Amino acid sequence: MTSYTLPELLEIYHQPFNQLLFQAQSVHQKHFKDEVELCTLLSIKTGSCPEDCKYCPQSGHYKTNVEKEKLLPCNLIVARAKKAKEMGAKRFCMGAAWRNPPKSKMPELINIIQSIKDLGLETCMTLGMLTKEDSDKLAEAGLDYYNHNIDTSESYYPEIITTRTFSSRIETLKNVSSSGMKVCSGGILGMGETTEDRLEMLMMLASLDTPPASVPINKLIPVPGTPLGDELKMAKVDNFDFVRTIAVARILLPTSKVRLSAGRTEMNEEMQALCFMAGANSIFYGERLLTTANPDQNNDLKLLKKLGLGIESNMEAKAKRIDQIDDESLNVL
Ligand code: SAM
Ligand code: DTB
Ligand code: SF4
Repeated sequence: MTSYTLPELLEIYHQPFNQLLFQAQSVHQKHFKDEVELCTLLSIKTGSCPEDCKYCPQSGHYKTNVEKEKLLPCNLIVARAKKAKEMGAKRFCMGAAWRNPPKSKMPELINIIQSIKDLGLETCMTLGMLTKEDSDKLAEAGLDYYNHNIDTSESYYPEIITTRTFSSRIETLKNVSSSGMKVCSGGILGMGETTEDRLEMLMMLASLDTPPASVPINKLIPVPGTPLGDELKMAKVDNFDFVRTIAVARILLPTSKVRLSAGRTEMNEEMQALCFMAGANSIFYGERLLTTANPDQNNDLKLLKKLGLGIESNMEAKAKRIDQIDDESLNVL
């Protein structure tokens, strides 16, 4: 349970930048090594989503350039997971543009989970809302994590999504926990929300009976065609505000992985280093997120090496060898 009130959190948030980073990094060092977790994403079902999330290029309510795809066949997903493992990913995260997974697809999803687990990777899926029955089935199949973001504060939520409620999001998170899977839940910064909204979102996550094992913090990727896609109209999140929010996430959720998620292509190395200093210790690793670009994998490995950050990876991975190789050979990893 979170023991901070909103005014207390605002005070933490607004303290001098160095003090905030010192506080966050002190919490971080108590609970974690200097390591970053690598998770690779794949969109296994793309576009035509019935939900109207204003940020999302996959919503069927907006006209975007996303190419729609039905659920990918298991062999293709496994091939992508093998590649991710070779590149050093620890977890394979699969996203589907559904309001909820259709009953008819459950056998296929179960087969996919088991096939990826057989590769020795951790598994995560994000498929929309889950009933307890669905989440029990996924947990029994061996799914380790379920991602379901609350995205913003409860009061700002209806400005962003009208086709579902904030409380339905919390309901799914409860189902996921009670089925024994680990919860991955976070949000997006840069949708016009206030600092208070950002902190309330983090307080809500910290107050869950089981706080999320991992908390993705995304920076809005404005995608043309979506209501939040017009870059000129959207106020960009200030970099220092972004770092401060990561620091508060680390302080409020001391044992959760905090994932620096969408938006890294717009961040230079120094900005990412500040986010790691504030307590981020996980990234999406691979050239694509779901439908948008992510930084080059070799550049990510180089950055971690420059910062002396280890890689929490699968044991046989090439990336594990990063300490033994010089910068030149990183280019051929
Ligand atoms: N349909 C499922 C759901 O909504 O839970 C899973 C897929 S959905 C694309 C996963 C998450 O991606 C969203 O909750 C949102 O936080 C993030 N996301 C989607 N579009 C984004 C964008 N343009 N910029 C940043 N994050 C985004
Ligand atoms: C999360 O919080 N961010 C990821 C993952 N969970 C599923 C998705 C980011 C999507 C960015 C837009 C896109 O690539 O379509
Ligand atoms: Fe659908 Fe998820 Fe995109 Fe919302 S965020 S439109 S639920 S794919």
